[in-house]
Amino acid sequence: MPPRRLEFGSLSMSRVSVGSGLTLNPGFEGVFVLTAAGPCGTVPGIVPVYENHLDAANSTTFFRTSRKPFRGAAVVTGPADPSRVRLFDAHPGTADLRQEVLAGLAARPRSIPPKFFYDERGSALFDRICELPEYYQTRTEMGILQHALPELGQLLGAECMLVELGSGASKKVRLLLERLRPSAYVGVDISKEFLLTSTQALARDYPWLEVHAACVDFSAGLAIPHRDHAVHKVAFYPGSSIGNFGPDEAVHLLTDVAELVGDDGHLLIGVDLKKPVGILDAAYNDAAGVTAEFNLNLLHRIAGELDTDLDPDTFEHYAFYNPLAGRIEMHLISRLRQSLRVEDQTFLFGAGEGIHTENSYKYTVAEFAELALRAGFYQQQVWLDDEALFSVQLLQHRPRG
Ligand code: AVJ
Repeated sequence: MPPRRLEFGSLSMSRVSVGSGLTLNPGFEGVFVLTAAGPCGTVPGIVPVYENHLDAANSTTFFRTSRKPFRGAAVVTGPADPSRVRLFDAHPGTADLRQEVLAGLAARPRSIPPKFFYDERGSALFDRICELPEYYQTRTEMGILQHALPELGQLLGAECMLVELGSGASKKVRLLLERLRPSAYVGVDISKEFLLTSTQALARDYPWLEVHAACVDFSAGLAIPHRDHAVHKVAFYPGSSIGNFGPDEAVHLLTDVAELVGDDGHLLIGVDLKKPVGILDAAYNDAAGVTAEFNLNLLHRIAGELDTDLDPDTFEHYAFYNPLAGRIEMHLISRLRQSLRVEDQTFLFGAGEGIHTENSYKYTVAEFAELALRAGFYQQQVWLDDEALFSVQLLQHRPRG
């Protein structure tokens, strides 16, 4: 069927998935005529497209992001392509692990950043932590989110671009996607395999959604491609992972997020709250020992990926709440006096000497308000569970002036 020129504006639909059999010039802008419904439920009709994100052969989703004039027309038929995740890869990887482990072991106190927990096994262990009876955070946050959804829908509206920081196998974002119906989703994560698996699952399950994956270490800056300043951007940072950063670093990260979402953009963030020490200690010292495995997995990862004589079994998990700093601390403690070679460097450990592997800061609602404000974010709404264990906070970026 030859392309026909058609009137624009005859359909209110603003996005559409098209079949993989379609070939178009990457610069194409125009009107698409849908002649067949795909399995995703697109209807036959006329769809104006202002910006074409077709990249090379296999991107098949078009998304109206700017109000450029259109030209041309095309015929679109066939089903949506499920493997249509668009990947941006900054290649955070083993080079960073080597460098940061060597620097961290040489420092005093010794430390290795918690972002390195999440290789494939570490991510799977973390999923198991989330199911533990002592680990209240995941199910509590899920419950709060569920409860907050109607209000969130009203406050955020439809058609936003949703950027999830630390996107995992998360069920949480699905709640949001279904309720908010954003135009585009960007999953950001340091672990590429995990990121691709989760974003591909989203692309498969939500054919109406434009799905992007950005493999970056966002603790080092949020340099991900994002376009169109007119789109309302909502960052989603669940799980209280912000607690991994000290207050100053957290402000730094939130400032990057504020820049990403722009003026009046939002951040929906999960923040774990201060609470009786017993509850916290139990959550990081579970009876089944999964948290210990998770912590020790860092050493298994180092033993597997770097050139070293490290024996993970010579270390043990140690976690406690530090009330003065307002944080859980996790450490790996050497059971014996030993010398440890990593690459071409040697490190001496006395028995009982440790490596600090994680902080998990806990806040009051007021403390977090103050912290967010330093990054230009205002608490627009805060939801808690009945026991005030956890909070979900909607922050809005309001430029000061
Ligand atoms: C993913 C950082 C939120 O601090 O509770 C769980 C990681 N460490 N058990 C947390 C973790 C040990 C978790 N965060």
